[in-house]
Amino acid sequence: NYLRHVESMSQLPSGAGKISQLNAVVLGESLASEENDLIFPSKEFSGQALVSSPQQYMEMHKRSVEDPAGFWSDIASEFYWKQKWGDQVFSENLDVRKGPIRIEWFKGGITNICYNCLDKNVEAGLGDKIAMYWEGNEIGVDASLTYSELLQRVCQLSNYLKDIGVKKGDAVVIYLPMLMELPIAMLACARIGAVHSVVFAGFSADSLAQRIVDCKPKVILTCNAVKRGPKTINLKAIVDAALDQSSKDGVSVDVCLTYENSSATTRENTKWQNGRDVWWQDVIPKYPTSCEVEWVDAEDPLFLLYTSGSTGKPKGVLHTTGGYMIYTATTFKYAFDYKPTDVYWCTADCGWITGHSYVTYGPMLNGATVVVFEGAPNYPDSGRCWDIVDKHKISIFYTAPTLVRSLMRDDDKFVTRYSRKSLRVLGSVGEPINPSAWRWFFNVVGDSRCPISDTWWQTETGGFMITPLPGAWPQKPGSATFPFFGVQPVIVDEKGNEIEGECGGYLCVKGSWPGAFRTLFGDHERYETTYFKPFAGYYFSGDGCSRDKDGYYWLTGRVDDVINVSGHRIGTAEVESALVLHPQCAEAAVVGIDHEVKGQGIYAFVTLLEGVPYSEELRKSLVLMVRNQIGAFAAPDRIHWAPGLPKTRSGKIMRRILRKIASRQLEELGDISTLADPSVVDQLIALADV
Ligand code: 6R9
Repeated sequence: NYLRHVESMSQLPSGAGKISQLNAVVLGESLASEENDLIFPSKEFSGQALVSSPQQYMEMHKRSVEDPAGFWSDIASEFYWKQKWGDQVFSENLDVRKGPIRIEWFKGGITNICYNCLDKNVEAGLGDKIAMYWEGNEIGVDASLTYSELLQRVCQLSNYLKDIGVKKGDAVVIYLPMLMELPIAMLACARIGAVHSVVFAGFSADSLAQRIVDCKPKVILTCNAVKRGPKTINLKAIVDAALDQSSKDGVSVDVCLTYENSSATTRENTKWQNGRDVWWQDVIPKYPTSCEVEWVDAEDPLFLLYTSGSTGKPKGVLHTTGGYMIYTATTFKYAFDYKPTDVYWCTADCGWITGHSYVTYGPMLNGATVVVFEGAPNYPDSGRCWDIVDKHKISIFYTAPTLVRSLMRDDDKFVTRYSRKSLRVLGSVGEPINPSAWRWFFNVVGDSRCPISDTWWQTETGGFMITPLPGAWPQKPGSATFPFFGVQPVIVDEKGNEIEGECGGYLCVKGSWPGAFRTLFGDHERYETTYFKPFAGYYFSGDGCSRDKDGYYWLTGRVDDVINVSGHRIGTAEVESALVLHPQCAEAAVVGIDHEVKGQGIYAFVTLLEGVPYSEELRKSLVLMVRNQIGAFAAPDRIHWAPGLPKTRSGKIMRRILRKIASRQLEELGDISTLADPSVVDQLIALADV
């Protein structure tokens, strides 16, 4: 029915047009609900799109789930394999009741993702095409590399890494800001079969040390400092502290290769440990510009990326080579309707999964021109993004709702004073995009002309799972629309029963897809417990979701103890562990609250040791504790003094009640009679504004 409805609507002469106008014409029903808001791609857009109609999508999706082996091996054949995979394209066990969880794609296939990103493109004649435009923090500071130049830079670093003894399977930690050296470092590791673990350069020394201790790298790649907006951040000092810490914990790193970022600070101002620290620019240019590829099995590890879960210890999500390669390349191509003439900018940092899959690997596997931006998107003012868009004639712009919301608070003239006419497709990731931010992004940034790919996915999934294909379906603001090829989302109830049709519940996935993570580094049991045990037979995402009458998916946020702050995943337990390290803190409980720009903010209830008085100074030092333990992005927005916490008789903290108090929904506290001491609730309410 919906398909027929879409067909009839797309016959209308106006094509795309402003939101709601078409509804008014066709539906003739209530426009109040977002579900009924349909935004069609223009005929012009659909006409040139890779997937140009719902029917085409449905046929492709049908084949992808009925014959995954055929579907994915056809695509994989377009890439370079030193040796083709074995008889089985994939094999899996996703049911804990049937034995250990296991996912394998293209096993026995021998390839290299760096080769497919670089050498293959150069050989295909793209050597002189720009691979990367780099934009520095300050206006006018920029650089670029062609595919040939990028390949040479990568080879030099690969040769160096080999020279200092890094071998296939060794871990390499990368702690770099958005310099070209960050994607270069990732690709150089991939070239020699080393497993990179990029740590976002906003994490504190303690967090960095924790990751180093977990994956035990021989070498760490960093730079001396970086400027973000008006601030200079001395990264090398953070690395020094992390390396001190990790060696106390028994893991010492032999080499710290440090890029001299002269726009931020000087060599003289950088503390140095001879024997361990090496200036990048002193050694790398001396190495040969070509380097043999280390051919690896499709199932050999490509990278580790730590992410937050509902317990204190971050999880090392492990991705392997072949499936991840095919999946990121394919999702990039279709979700952004990629064409070889596009110039693509993803504002994410390579420290997060988005920067792995959609700054580095996905785009480069397609031979795309990628923009890498060092700075802050509102520096020197709110027009910076559109200045960059015009400068490089960017056609695909991929960002996070938090950035959209922060920019929409400023005057539209920061947008409209730039042309933006090169833009063709917009993208959103990291958290649900609220319909008003969606509309502003669509109407103001995209001049009501560019479809928005609202891509739902996770560190664990490797690539897009639910996403619009911009030329296929009409969009609904705030919905990630439909599953990508090969993906079978299911919504289950509390008991794990699949619910059909229009419904809401927990979002799971049936069957595997090539980009799925294979394990948690060093802890396969936690992998099974966290993702495959809650609803046996399915991968559990940790997200809530509903499906509307037309089959569109609407993500509603995390259902576990993970908070999403500006698109960054933060475990409540991590923040709590940091707070209780404070010598005057007895106990802490953290919940998420709505935040106008960040999506969610961090709200911490803190119980102090007996007799310690509340003070503003103490509040600041608690926040500082979290900044030092995790990083500035995890700093609590609010500390609420708590003489006691609402607990059940068995001692379990009732977060439901804390969430209501934090959001001041005091009439909705619900039943508090099961609390060991119901009077703590009144005490908390009394302290709400202290
Ligand atoms: C890619 C990335 C994953 C969590 C995920 C969900 C939220 C991401 C979203 C979205 C609604 C979207 N999320 N994209 N929610 N709509 N388009 O962000 O990975 O850092 O692992 O976070 O982010 O809650 O579970 P990661």
